[in-house]
Amino acid sequence: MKLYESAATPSCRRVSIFLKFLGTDVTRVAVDLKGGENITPEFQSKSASGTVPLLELDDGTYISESTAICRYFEHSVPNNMHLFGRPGLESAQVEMWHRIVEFQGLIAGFQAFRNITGFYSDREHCVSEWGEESKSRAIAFLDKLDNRLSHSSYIAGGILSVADITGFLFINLMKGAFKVDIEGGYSHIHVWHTKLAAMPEFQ
Ligand SMILES: N[C@@H](CCC(=O)N[C@@H](CS)C(=O)NCC(=O)O)C(=O)O
Repeated sequence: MKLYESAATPSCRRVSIFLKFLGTDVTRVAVDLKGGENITPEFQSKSASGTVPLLELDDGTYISESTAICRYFEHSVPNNMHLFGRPGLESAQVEMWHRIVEFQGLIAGFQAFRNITGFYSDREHCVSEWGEESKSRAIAFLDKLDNRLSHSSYIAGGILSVADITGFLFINLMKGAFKVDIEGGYSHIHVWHTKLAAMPEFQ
C-alpha cells in the first residue's frame, strides 16, 4: 500500500493526522505539485480527482479524496477512536459538522489561497475577485465556528472527530496564509486550537 502525497498540504495532513490517531502508518511517495507531477497523464489516470492525497492499495485499487482515504482506514485498521462518530446520532453530527467546516471553511480558504496567490496559475484560471470573496466568506465562517466552540468542547460535540482535524487545518491556513489573528479575535477557537496543537497527533 502506498500513499502519494505532498506532506505539508492541508489535505495530506488530514490523512497523516488521522493515521496518527489510529496508531498506524503507510509507505509514502512524495508528489511534486508545483512541478506539475499530479497533472501528468500517468498520475491523472490513477487519481479520480487529480489531486493528492492518493492511496494505492496492494491490489492496484486507487482511492483519492482525503476523507474517502480516512474512511478506508477507519474501517480497515482496528481502533476505538470513532473519528467519524459511532453509528447513529453521533456519526450524523460528525458528518454534519465535518461538511460545514469543510464546505464553509476549508474550501473557501483553499479558493482564497489559490485565486489570490495564483499558486496553480499554470493549470487553472485564477480570479482575484473570487479569491477575495472566498477570503471574506472564510473569515465570516470564523464567527460561526467561534460561537460553536463557546459551548462545545470539540466541533461535533463532546468527542474529538475528523471535523476537528479539518477545522484545525482550516485555522492553520487562516493563520498562515492570511495572517488572521485568531488569538486576538476568536477566543474560543484559540482555546480549542491550542488544546489540539498540544496533542502529539497534531504535531
Ligand atoms: N477534496 C480534495 C482536495 C485535494 C486537494 O486540493 N489537494 C491539493 C493539495 S491540498 C492538490 O493536490 N493540489 C494540486 C492541484 O490542484 O493541482 C481532498 O480532500 O483530497
